[in-house]
Amino acid sequence: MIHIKTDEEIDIMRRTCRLAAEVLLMIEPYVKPGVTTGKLNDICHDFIVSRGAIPSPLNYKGFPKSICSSVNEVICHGIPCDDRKLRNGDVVNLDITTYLDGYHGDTSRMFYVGSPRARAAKLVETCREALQLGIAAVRPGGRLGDIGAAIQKFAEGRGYSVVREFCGHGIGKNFHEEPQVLHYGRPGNGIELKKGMVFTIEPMINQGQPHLRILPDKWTAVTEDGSLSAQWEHTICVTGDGCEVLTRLDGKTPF
Ligand code: EYF
Ligand code: CO
Ligand code: CO
Repeated sequence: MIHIKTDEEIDIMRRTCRLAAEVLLMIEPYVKPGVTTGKLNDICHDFIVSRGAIPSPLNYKGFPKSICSSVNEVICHGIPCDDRKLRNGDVVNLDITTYLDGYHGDTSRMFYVGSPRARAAKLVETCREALQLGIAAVRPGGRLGDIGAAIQKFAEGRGYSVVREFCGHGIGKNFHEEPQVLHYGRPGNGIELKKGMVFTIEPMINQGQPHLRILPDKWTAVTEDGSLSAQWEHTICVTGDGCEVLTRLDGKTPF
């Protein structure tokens, strides 16, 4: 069942989503060559807790860390660690979910470590634009398939592939709720979007084939062919005439 949020619930979700977005803004200057993803995890954890919130991923289904950090060929759910320092030219997704006043807010973005290679930057910017096109398709009376179709058409038109195994999701009192928001599909297909629905859109786009494998740690999803992958994510609320991006800090973030 899809839970339609009341105005009061959406007000709380604005706060937890704003906090998640602020974490991404706060961490940006730390994403430099030489830092470990373990260190980035610890800085984000401390910031979230200092605001009276809880990092949702920590212990979620057994996940061991407070954020997900996905470097280069890692598609999603990378586990922050201290074994490897980020290097110039790496691209990394940091995925932040906060639990504040009983509600979750979920957002992620790509960072360039030092100077990106042109091919990596093209992938990252295509994924960012794909998310914006998905968001532009959200309106009451529209269909879930409109979102996936917009993302798929744009990404595949640029020669990239869309990961099928993971999707966006409803969010609220639970980290993951109905509906599943696919990042591929056909316009007009799927359930009708209604005012008060809140869900994430979080496309994962690969340079090569869409296929993935899971590392022996049982969490980390990587591209099967070793090609680069990118992901951006927002939490969205359907409004009376379109949508509100709850995790967008107007003017302060690149997406
Ligand atoms: C059991 C996890 C469970 N799952 C989803 C658990 O929506 C997310 N990001 O936008 C999201 C984040 C996390 C997450 C962090 C931990 N998990 C991961 C992988 C497999 C799995 O199956
Ligand atoms: Co996320
Ligand atoms: Co999510």
